[in-house]
Amino acid sequence: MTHALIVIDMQNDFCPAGALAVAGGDEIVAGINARMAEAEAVILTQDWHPADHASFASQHAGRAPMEVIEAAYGPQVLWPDHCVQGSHGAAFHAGLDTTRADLILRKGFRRAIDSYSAFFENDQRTPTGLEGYLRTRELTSLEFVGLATDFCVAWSALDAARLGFEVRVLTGLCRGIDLDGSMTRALKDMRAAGIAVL
Ligand code: VGL
Ligand code: ZN
Repeated sequence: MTHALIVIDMQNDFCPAGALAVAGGDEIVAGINARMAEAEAVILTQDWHPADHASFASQHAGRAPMEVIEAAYGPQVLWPDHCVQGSHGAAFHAGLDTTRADLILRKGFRRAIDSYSAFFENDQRTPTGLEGYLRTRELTSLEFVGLATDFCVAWSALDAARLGFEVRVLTGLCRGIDLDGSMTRALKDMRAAGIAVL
């Protein structure tokens, strides 16, 4: 038991009936709970947006969800409104065992910038603080599960590998959005970065 289990965005809005539902998102809850027993530390992330977040298509006149715009920091997918701070959609899936969590890390709370990764916001420079938390606790081996494989899980795992952590992604305990080939690309990029994609 030397690794941290990092559970990405297991929230109602990413589960069936949610605002940005990922197919089968709720199927992985029990498996994730079971996996917590194997970890030295359990960290949960929570996508946590203000109601007028710039990643929402509703904030851009004439734009529809899943269109891509050019933000100041690069391409940004426009999403349906989701994970609004304090809403039911932003809450964790009711079946998720949150009692085991040492840390709940919220991300995406700045209006003008999205944050897929648990380490850096989408400008790939603004830190969330997670790196410092892991380093000061001497947690060097990380296991990722959760939603969505091809966005928040992949971006988090890729940043972790770049930062020098030993990284494992349990794809059986992840589910993806798969937008324009994003799933294939994410798996390929993770493998190329030396991540153990299991
Ligand atoms: C996510 C899109 C927008 C995710 C979060 O958790 O993968 N995807 N916000
Ligand atoms: Zn989001």
